[in-house]
Order: sequence, then C-alpha cells, then structure tokens
Amino acid sequence: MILYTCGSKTSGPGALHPCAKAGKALDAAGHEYEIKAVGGYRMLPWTWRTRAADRAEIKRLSGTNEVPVLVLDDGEVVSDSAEIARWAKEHPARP
Ligand SMILES: N[C@@H](CCC(=O)N[C@@H](CS)C(=O)NCC(=O)O)C(=O)O
Repeated sequence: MILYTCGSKTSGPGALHPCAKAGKALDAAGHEYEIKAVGGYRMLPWTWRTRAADRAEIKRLSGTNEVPVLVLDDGEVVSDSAEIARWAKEHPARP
C-alpha cells in the first residue's frame, strides 16, 4: 500500500499533523507501506506555480488536493487522516 503525504511525511505529533496521524495509525496496526510525498502547499505561495501538477495524482485518486491519501494494494482509496486511522483500526495487519 502507498501512503501519500506532504513533504514532512509522517513526522511530528499525530494530533497536529494529519499525515503523522495516518502513519502512526498504520504503524500501530502493523502495516507496511510505501510513502510518496507530494509538493505544493496552500500556505507556501512559492509552491503555488507547481501545486496543481504536484497534486494531480492524488486529485485523480481521491478527488481532493489534500493528503494523507492511502491507496490499498487492491486499488481502494482511503482519504483523510481520520478515515485512514479508522481503516487501520478496523483492518489490523495481524488479526
Ligand atoms: N482534514 C484533512 C486535512 C489534511 C491536511 O490539511 N493536509 C495538509 C498536509 S498535512 C494538506 O494537504 N494541505 C493542503 C495544502 O497544503 O495544499 C485530514 O485530516 O486529512
């Protein structure tokens, strides 16, 4: 599975950083996943020029410009940190 994140990947406190929240939930459920970091941030004006291109893939996958986005091995897409955390809780890697 692939976890699309911002440039900070899954670092920082889950309570403050949505990508960290998703990563920590997947880790707690025992999942192994590849991280793909996307660029282009609404808070960083100098990244606006490439933002659409940088986020085209997640827009195509999830219909949103926001990360985290999780793509499961069967192609199912789970977007939003709360949804990913719920999915991880409901689907532990080792039952
Ligand atoms: N409600 C969303 C918020 C996600 C969010 O704000 N993600 C940031 C990265 S940590 C983002 O992609 N922001 C859009 C941007 O910077 O363009 C969630 O919890 O997943």
